[in-house]
Amino acid sequence: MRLISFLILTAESLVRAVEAAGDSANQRQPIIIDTDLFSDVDDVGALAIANVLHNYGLADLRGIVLNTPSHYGALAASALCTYYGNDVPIAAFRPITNDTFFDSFFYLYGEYASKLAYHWPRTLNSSTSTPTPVELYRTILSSAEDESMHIISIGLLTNLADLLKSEADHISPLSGSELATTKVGELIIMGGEYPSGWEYNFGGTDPESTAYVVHHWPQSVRVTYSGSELGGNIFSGQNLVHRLPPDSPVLSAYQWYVGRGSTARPSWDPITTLYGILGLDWVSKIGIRPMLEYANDCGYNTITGSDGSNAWVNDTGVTNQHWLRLTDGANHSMAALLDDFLSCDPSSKSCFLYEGLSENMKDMPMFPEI
Ligand SMILES: [Ca+2]
Repeated sequence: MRLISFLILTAESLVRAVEAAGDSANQRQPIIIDTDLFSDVDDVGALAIANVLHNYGLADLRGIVLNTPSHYGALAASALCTYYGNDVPIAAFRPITNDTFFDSFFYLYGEYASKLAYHWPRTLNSSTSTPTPVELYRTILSSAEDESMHIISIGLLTNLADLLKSEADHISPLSGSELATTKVGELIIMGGEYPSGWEYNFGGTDPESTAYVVHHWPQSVRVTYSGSELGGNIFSGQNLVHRLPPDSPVLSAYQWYVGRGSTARPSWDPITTLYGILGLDWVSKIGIRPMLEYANDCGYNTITGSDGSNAWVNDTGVTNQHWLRLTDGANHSMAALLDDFLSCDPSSKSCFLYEGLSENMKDMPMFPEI
């Protein structure tokens, strides 16, 4: 409880304001986020963290592609980015629909995407005016530095399969597979269960695309998986009502989705996005020991059934694929850290840095030895 009580202090009391860590362009991790922003609100948490770390100078949010067809998804993504002061290229999935989320499974969770789209300013006027996801992927990748891009997939894998299948065109003389090989440093996927199981992103809607990506992703490019068992046990957003202003789209989306007076939600996509930006080098980037680690040394993921089930294959010849797990005892501290990021002021340019932490915090086990 002592650790928790420290970590739920406001961001301002944890750190002193320092210059953004992004003075050096080398520290900004370029990312593309592939999201099913529409139903579960943890995509909102993921986009919030991506925008916060973009503003801190740790991430370079180059683009957002939607893998669900409702036009509200792209508009809601634009509203979130606009709230954080960022005009991020966005691609709507095609064909575009007017769908709104209805929870016909639990009859519990509420719709938020259309509300974000219509009640907050946004730079994107219309989903129909955006490029397609493959066009935006190809445009961003073709201009990226070699092996620099991190693709963070927090939804269905339809767009990534379409990217891999894309041929040379007016955007790039390279095929989609060649662009991935040349430009992508790491693919980070929230999907599957590890070491084996079934999870919705992999099998819920488009298991064929999942199998294509898992089995055809260029073998030379790193892949890291974030399974359902990781984020499903970490509840973030618990106290947002006490830490965010009433007009925050992040607070509002969590309130609308979770409902019944609660804003706590599993953290599948926020954790995946945090890793996709920071990797495991947290000490130099945010001043604390990483709360994530690789669960395996070698092997690769495989899709074992037409329903999108997956299983890890042990193979000492493959060392660039991993799945993530928490470090020992990091469950509550991870939730508190995510809440700190979710609660950041949208205009904040300061960063958590080790030097700024209080003397008491330095004694906590998550912080490095001095
Ligand atoms: Ca998602």
